[in-house]
Amino acid sequence: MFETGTGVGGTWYWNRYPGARSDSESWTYGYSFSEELLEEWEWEEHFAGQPETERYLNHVADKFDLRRDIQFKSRVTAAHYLEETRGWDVMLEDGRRYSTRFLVTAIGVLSAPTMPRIPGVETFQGQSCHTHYWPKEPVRLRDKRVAVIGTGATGVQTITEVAKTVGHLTVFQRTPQWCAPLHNGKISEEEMRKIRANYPEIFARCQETYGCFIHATDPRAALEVTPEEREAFWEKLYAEPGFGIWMGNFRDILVDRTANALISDFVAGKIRERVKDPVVAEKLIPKNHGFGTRRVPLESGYFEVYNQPNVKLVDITETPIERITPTGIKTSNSEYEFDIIIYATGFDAITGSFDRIDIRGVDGASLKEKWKDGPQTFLGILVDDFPNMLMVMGPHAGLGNLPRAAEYSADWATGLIRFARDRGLTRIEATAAGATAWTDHVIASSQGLLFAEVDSWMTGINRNVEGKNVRRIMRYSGGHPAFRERCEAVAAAGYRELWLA
Ligand code: NA7
Repeated sequence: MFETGTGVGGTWYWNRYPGARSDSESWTYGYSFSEELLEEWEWEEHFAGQPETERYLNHVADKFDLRRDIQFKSRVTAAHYLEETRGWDVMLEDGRRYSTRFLVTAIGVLSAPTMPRIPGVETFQGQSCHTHYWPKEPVRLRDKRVAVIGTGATGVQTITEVAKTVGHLTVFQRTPQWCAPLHNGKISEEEMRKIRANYPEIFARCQETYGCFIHATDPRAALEVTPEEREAFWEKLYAEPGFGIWMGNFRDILVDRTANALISDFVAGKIRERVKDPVVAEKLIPKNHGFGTRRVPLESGYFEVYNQPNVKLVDITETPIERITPTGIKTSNSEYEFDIIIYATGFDAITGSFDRIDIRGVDGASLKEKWKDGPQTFLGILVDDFPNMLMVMGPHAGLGNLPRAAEYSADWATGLIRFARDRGLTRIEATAAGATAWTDHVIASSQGLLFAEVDSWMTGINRNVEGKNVRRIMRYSGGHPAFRERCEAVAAAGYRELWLA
């Protein structure tokens, strides 16, 4: 295993910015494969902060003695398939080279951070950093003049936390978000005891739902019920912890424009109630996309931050940022001075982590080139012309509660490698027809879903990256149960849909 960081944890190793926290229930977020692990681990909070999740992942690495197989500080820069050996030549940044029969990529969905393309970024004389690269050493925020650029899930968490200590905070917002309350809380001993006793049911429920969360879609349509019932249901969801308002809502809010407009109005009403200045409230209400059509950031007092006298919201659609200066940020109508600039500007999502490795398959074909107009995969795990490469959480896999999905993806890939090894097969490849059929199915499964009409990292948009300005279907939207069913069928039929040799 090659790992760029100096420790385990991936997302939870890197993203140590203030307020970094999981929006999945912690007790659905751990590994399910070891009863002993489930038995001994005590989650402290219903939604674990970065330190707790990082501690958990270190515990897992220690418990299963994983570190002896991991080479830290090892960035893979290239991986080339060689037909002569039916293996991969893996090259590292420091010049080391390794060869392997199978190449498993577990390089993350959101692991290639991107800085904004704003002139002058490198000229700023104060402290600045992308949230992904937040330093391990404490950053002194008290009494500082701080800027945050970006208001995605990361920006929302960062803003809420830093607003507690900074001297003055200025938020530069391009697109407001439909945030909803997280309602986090400590887990009591009694609750943890119940959780432990219920792990089989909890994981079984996650298997049944669309996104592997404990929240299952309500079978009713929004307009099937009376306005009073609808309102009461939404009040209930808004008051409950986690993604219920997104994943456990009426079945049609993410497909039907009228239903979506109604839930959007409901959440807009909440923003208006929570933000005192009506002008600021309007700026915080999304106008160009409906509720849930982008990843819903869960928050813990985000909107109230804008009631603080030391917090200013700058809508950069009105007054665009012209440049970063040595002392701060210049917009079209003002010049701001800062001690610290925080870039919460997101990631080159899903394919970005692949694009930055020179991955070459049969006859030197480049993966980046192959995916130029959008990924093509078989089950999000295999790619034709790239034999013996298996992707854990590659493009076209389902997203959602990631550990649940990643565990399945890892198991399926392991099953296939075992199958090959047991039969002396040395070459596994998706067929071109298989990859085309899966890619077509992935695209078809997103038809009619409102998210597909909106710019976001989930539709492959990142204006800070060359060529990532056209919407593409990057993930499977048919839901995890359907995904697993398809994967199971392929395995049960002896992987005959693959090209095995
Ligand atoms: P996101 O959700 O992609 O958010 C990035 C934010 O940064 C978003 O508000 C962007 O505005 C903004 N952005 C990006 N580039 C610029 C420039 N050049 N100028 C101004 N603002 C900019 O990333 P996150 O890290 O918050 O979240 C990613 C996922 O990680 C999240 O969904 C969780 O699943 C975990 P835009 O909306 O594009 O107008």
